[in-house]
Order: sequence, then structure tokens, then C-alpha cells
Amino acid sequence: MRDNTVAIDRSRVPTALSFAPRFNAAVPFIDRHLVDGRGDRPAILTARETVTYGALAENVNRWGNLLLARGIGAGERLLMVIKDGPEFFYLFWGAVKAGIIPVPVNTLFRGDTYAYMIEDSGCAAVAYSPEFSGEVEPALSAVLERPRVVLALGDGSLRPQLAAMPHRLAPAATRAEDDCFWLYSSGSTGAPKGAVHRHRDLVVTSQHYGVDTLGLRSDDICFSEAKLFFAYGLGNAMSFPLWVGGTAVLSDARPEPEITAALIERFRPTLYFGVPTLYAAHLRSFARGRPDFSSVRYCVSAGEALPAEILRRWQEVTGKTILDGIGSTEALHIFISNRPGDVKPGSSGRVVPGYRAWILGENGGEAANGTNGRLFISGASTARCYWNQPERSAATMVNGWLDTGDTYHRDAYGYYYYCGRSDDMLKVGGIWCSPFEIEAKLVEHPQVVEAAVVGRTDGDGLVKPEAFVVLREGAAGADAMASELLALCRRELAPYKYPRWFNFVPELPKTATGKIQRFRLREIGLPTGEARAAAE
Ligand code: 3UK
Repeated sequence: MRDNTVAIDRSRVPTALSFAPRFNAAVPFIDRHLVDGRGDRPAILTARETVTYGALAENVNRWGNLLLARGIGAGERLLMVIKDGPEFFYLFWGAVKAGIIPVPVNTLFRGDTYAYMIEDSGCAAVAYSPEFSGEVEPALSAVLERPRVVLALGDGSLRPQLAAMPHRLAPAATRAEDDCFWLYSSGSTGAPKGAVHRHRDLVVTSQHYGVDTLGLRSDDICFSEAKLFFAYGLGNAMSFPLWVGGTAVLSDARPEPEITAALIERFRPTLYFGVPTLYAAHLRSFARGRPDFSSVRYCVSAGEALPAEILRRWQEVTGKTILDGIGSTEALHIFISNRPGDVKPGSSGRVVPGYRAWILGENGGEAANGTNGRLFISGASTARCYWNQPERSAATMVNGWLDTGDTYHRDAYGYYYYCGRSDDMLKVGGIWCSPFEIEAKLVEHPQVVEAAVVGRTDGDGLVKPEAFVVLREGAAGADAMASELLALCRRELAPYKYPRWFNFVPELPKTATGKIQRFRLREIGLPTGEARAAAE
């Protein structure tokens, strides 16, 4: 095999992939399209510009050269707090091509989380979009060791430097197994963990899920409401379209039904990627006018379970189906999924080619069909480890299997059914939300003695945080306290993490050893006669 090629063996099922001894992912995802004569085709569409594959490749080279010229070495990390747009692609692929490790992070985080990530990753460089300077700049001042290079995008100061950079760049001599990029994943306790992904992981997800499962083609236009910093969005709107020579629609606007509708009507995507909370929001907005979804071939949902009722209503109103699939940051993308012509409402679907799934039962062996257990998966896209976390890596990545932390059962036909998490973590709008983080924020209020947060299902069948709070004697009334606590959470936590309901209770249910029994709060709900206030 020549350098930098991927061979796809279709004579075997599931599809087998093999890589040349030297392999840099920027070659098949970016440079290959020029060799294939696709230089004039659109790679990216935004409200402001169209970027062709030719322009993309040139910009990737200039940005990669800029990173090298600033002294960032191969294997060093570049933390990216970057909004969705062409620059995200240029930085990500410029780094990858130069052998530098891009670490795109959630742009909704607060300064303290960025400070943690700068220190944890030991990144040599931080790049950020101007919108996030209010959180990133204080983080840069707070860290023990300031990264050597700081790239503030957006003020135009980089433009002359970029223009002066060579428009050619030889790909760093990496292997398919080498570290390529990281994505941070949140856990139930403690700080986020950097999941270390390899060059090959992007190929595996794009081929096995993008092509073999979704049937992606070069005339597809992909629009993802999940942003690029999520593993879900990174595949949907970057690696998948780039793998097939298709087109990505990028927008830095908030994911809101009216804004999305306008983008869909303007760019006419053929694949639409959302999360259940957004499908529910769209359905509500249809009362005010229905967008034209006629260009869309398939809608995809992930991040949290898609309630069968939302799928049913969506099919009824739009005539389009939604393919629900479960993925994770550690697996990089979706490994169990419904597929075109094979949709089982209320199920996550069947195992994606290239992956294996295994449900650990209570007896320590494989769970029988219909019996709940803990879902493990294996496949060639799973993270090598968590950065600097040997214990947590060993606990999660076991003999080539990844512990998803999800409770699942499967039926006799191979369909998998989600039955909740095996820890206390919540998925809110498809994004991780730790109850402990919200509790810690609530107890910062001087009138709060203690607090517990659990997930409660709303009218759409989707989980949102609910708080149970014990107040000091003499504290203000329930409504006043609810609005104060709500303001505190909205001000100091990521925007989706505030409790939607507050319950004020005289005490929290605890075990003999003093541990809060969250399961009892979930099961019994609000003890009668206690004060309750809705935050919305
Ligand atoms: C939950 C689901 C039920 C589940 C992701 C697609 O969500 C993604 O990654 P995260 O690391 O979270 C992983 C966890 O989220 N989950 C995701 N999808 C579903 N639960 N049904 C679903 N369809 O708890 C899982 O362990 O944020 C999704 C592609 C890439 C991703 N990273």
C-alpha cells in the first residue's frame, strides 16, 4: 500500500479498513479531494461565504504553517475554543497535518473549566473566537503556566501573518495509530477527562457510520445542530462530509427552531443532525409555521434517547423519519443505530458495522435477551485512553472493550433499548450535566444547607435537572429563593445546567452512612406538602 491511503475491503462483513504504514488523516479528508479533481466543489457553506475544497486545502496549509512558525511542536496540544465556521476546520486540520494535537472544547463552558483544561492538557497553545474572550482571557491569567502561544481570532491581526505563510505544507509523518486529537468528556465526579483519539478513528466513524450506515454520498449537504466541538457535531458536519467529498453547512447561531428553519430553507441540507430536545422544540414551533424540510433525506438524533412519541409526531408532521443512534465521546461517534428502512421506535437500533456490543448481566456473564445490564462496546474508533488518568482509563477501557456506563437490554432481533445510566449523570439537551456540579453551586448560597439534584422527565419525555434544597431557618419564601437560586445557577454554570424545578424540603433522604439517596428522590418525587417552584 502507498503512503497515506486507506483500503476498504468490501469482501468482508463488517467492512474492514486497513491503513498505509504512514498515515496522516489530513491527507484523505483534505488533500485527496484536489487529487480527485474536486477543488472547485463546495466544502463549506456559511451565511457569509462558500469555501471550496481548493480553498480549504490552501487555508489548512497556511494555518498549519502558522502554528509551526509560532513554535508549536509535533505532539503538543492546541486548545480550541472556536465557534462553528471555516476557521474551526482550518485550525483543526492545520494542526493535524502539522502533527499538532487539536483539542476542541465546549464553547459554553465558564473560565474555571478552561483554566482546568489548559492545565490538564498542558497545551502549548490556545486559540479562541472573540465571542469567548470574556471566559478564556481570565482563564489564561489564572493558570500556573501560561501557554506559550495565544491566538485571539477575529480582530484581523492574524490575516497578514496568514497571507505571508506558504500555501503548501507536507503532512507530518504520522501513523494511523498515533494520537491525532482529543475531546473532553465529563464524568459524574471530578473534572472533565481528555479522551485521546487516533488518526484512524476519524476514518472508522466516517466509513462505518457515515457511509455504511447512513449511506452518505458526495452530493450530500450535512447540517448539524450539535456544534463541532461535540464528537457528534465533529462527525456530522466535518469528518463525514469531508470523507465523501460532500458539503457542510456551518452556523454559529444558537440552535433555535426559527434560526434553524431559515438555515434549512436557505441551504437545503440532505442530512439533518439534531438532539431530542431540539426535535421537541421544533415540533412546538411548527404551530407558528412549518419550515420546508423537503430537501432532507434523513434526520438523525443522538445525545440522549429519542422518545418514541417525538419520533411519531415528527413523522406525522414532516413525513421524514429520525434515525436515533447512541454514540459517545470515547467511541467518537455512533455505534448502535437505527438505519434507513429499519427504524424501531423507542430503540437505539442495531450495532453499526465495525462494532461489537456486549451487555454485562448481574451474574457476571452476558445478559439474556430482554434482561438489563451494562453496555460494553468495542470497535476501532474508541479512545486510546483518558489523558493522564490511568485509573479511570483502566476502569473504562477494559481489554479492548469500552464501558459505556449505560444500562441496556437487547431483544431477540438484535435491537438495543436504552434503560438509563448506571451512574447519576444526566443528559440535558444531549449534553452532560453532573448533578454534583449543580449541587455544589446551590450550596454556595448562604441560605442553603444542602441540596440534591436528580433528573426528572418533562412533558416531552426528556430529562431535565430538578433540585431538592434544604434551607436555613429564616430563609426567604419558596418563590423568592427559587428565583435567587435560579439566577445563581444561570450566572455561574453552563447555560443548560440550571434546575427547571426547585423543591424546598426539611431534609434529604440519606443512607445510614450519610450518602444522599438520589434514587429515592427520583422515585418518590416531591413529598406532599413541600414547597415547589418551577423555574420556567
Ligand atoms: C448518552 C444516548 C440514549 C449515553 C455522542 C453521538 O452523546 C454523545 O457523546 P457523549 O460523550 O455522551 C455519551 C452518552 O450519552 N446517549 C447518547 N446517545 C444516546 N442515550 N440514546 C441515545 N441515542 O448515556 C452515552 O453513554 O456526550 C452521540 C455521536 C457522538 C457522541 N459523542
